[in-house]
Amino acid sequence: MNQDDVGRAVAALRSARRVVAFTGAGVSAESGLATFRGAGGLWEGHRVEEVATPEAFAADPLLVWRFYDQRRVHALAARPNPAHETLSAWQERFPSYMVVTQNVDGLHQGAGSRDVIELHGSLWRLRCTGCGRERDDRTAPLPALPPRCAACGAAERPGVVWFGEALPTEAVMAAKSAVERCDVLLVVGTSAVVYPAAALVELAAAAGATVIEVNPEASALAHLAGVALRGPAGRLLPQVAAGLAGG
Ligand code: BV8
Ligand code: ZN
Repeated sequence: MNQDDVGRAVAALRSARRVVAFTGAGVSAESGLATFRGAGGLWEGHRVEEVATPEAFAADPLLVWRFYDQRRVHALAARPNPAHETLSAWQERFPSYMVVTQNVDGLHQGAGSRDVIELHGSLWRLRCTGCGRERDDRTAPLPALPPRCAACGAAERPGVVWFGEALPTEAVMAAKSAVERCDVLLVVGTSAVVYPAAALVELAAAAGATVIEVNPEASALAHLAGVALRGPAGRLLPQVAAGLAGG
């Protein structure tokens, strides 16, 4: 990756009217939060894909509850990093702009991003396993046992999308329609292996958008990127922002 790549990213953004930022766990890495496939995607020896599932919650609710409690405690102690801050500042810069994230940590909102599309839900929401009622909850640590729903008394679960579960329809629709018509899709900090979220990158490329990947490593969809910024987003996005502000 060299300065020319940053220059090409600046050029693409300078002429863009509609921009979408699609982010994954890597955008929160410099805030100190673990990525999924970074540490081999392990948590206490369990593969995340095995813990973040309805089956795991049914089989061992306390193990899964503890997994999310620990993620919440870490996320509560984390601060947005310059990547989140740059993506937030750009909502004033482009006529049409949207942040679509796979992350559940809420750091984009913490940096001031508004109307963030959370494709995989949020650590800060609890959902009733009985009536589906959802509520915000930022207590950390969580109580040892999943709380009971105030409406129906069933146990509550984390308000996230587990493997094998459908993504929230309205979030997917909003993300798809933005991605289909954007001029530039920024793909920041995602390995692009989890579907259907990763399909957004394919959709943007097929619709003729310029895809700019910001990631120290090539993602599974790196071949769709017109520009690849190979490095940490917390350093590279501010560099692009400086180039963009340079007029
Ligand atoms: C569904 C919420 C059906 C929970 C998450 C085989 C082939 C294709 C698909 C499948 C398959 N087998 C199963 C599936 C489907 C499955 C899937 O895609 N599995 C993958 C593993 C193959 N998908 C699903 O199950 C989805 N649902 O398909 O349902 C259905 C349909 C209708 C009706 C009923 C059912 C649900 C998927 C959502 C799962 N939930 N999260 C939680 O967080 O606990 S996914 C989880 O992975 C997170 O959301 C995470 O964001 C996401 C993707 O990971 P990344 O964000 O990309 O993170 P990762 O660690 O992988 O990569 C980090 C990247 O950052 C790296 O590239 C690294 O280089 C980079 N990086 C590191 N540091 C930095 C950096 N970049 C920039 N700067 C840095 N400093
Ligand atoms: Zn209920």
